[in-house]
Amino acid sequence: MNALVTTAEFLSRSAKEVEQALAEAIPAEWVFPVQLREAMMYSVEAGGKRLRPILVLAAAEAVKGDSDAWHSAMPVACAIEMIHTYSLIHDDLPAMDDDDFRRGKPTNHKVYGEAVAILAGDGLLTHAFYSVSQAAKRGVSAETVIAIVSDLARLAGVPGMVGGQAADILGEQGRTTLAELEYIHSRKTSDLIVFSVTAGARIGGASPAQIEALTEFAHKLGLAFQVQDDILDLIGDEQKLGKPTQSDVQQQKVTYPYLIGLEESKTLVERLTKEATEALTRAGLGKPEWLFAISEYLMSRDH
Ligand code: GRG
Repeated sequence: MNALVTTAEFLSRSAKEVEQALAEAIPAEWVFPVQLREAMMYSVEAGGKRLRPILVLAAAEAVKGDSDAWHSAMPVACAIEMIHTYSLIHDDLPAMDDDDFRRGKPTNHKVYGEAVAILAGDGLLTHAFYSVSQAAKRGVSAETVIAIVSDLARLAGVPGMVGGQAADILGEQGRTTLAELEYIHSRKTSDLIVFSVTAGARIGGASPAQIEALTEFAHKLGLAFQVQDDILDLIGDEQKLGKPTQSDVQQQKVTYPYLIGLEESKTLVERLTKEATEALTRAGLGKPEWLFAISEYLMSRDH
């Protein structure tokens, strides 16, 4: 995409392209019970920033040096948004966070019932791997597709997001330490960001040294994103400096502002973002501008 485009325009145009591809990635003619596909699409089409798929596309472009890489990377971009969406549907269930609203709309199980919501999540998780396989039809080598499948199973799975969610749920109320919180956030949030950036980079043809530097970039970016999310939640909730809100207490949530206070959390976001961009510089990519712009945008976002 043209460098004269602002970051906001880039993000909004990219999100539209991802949404168009997502609508085609789960074909209506597939013989699903209609209600199951409807439930899957309800959450896929419910909005959201599309941050993870945009990172896949931007990383592929950054490494390859031109935006032709988008076409090859799109099935993987769709896959990570399916995984993210499934995780939100399951996280909202009564057995987990028990939320009635997500992105301003009733949660999946409120509309379709718990059984269909669970299956919609299962459907999206499974279909994500099908979507990755479709990259092979767009010039991505079988070797790269296998590396991406392996990364996705690991980073979205037990050593990654699923394990992080389990550690969060099974942790003792009010007794989470800073180290434990960092572990949970690394698994629950950073690991999907690491997947997004490294999968895009693999498609763009990154070297092992570049993958290593980009893993550090994405890990720190993901943590900064999560701490910023905690800050925005706190400010949005009650403006209570460094204290848990009533809903945090009810949901047994321990956050960065709760553990280290609001000001220190803001400093942490700045430090992590700086370290992330240093790692990005070290990767020595041909066209990293959008990755830098996304990092800057995430640090200063207000939603
Ligand atoms: C159920 C296996 C399983 C995992 C759930 C995603 C998740 C793990 C829990 C949701 C709660 C939470 C705060 C997760 C951290 C990741 C995060 C900040 C999610 C929200 O991501 P955004 O801001 O959401 O990218 P949008 O709506 O923009 O897509």
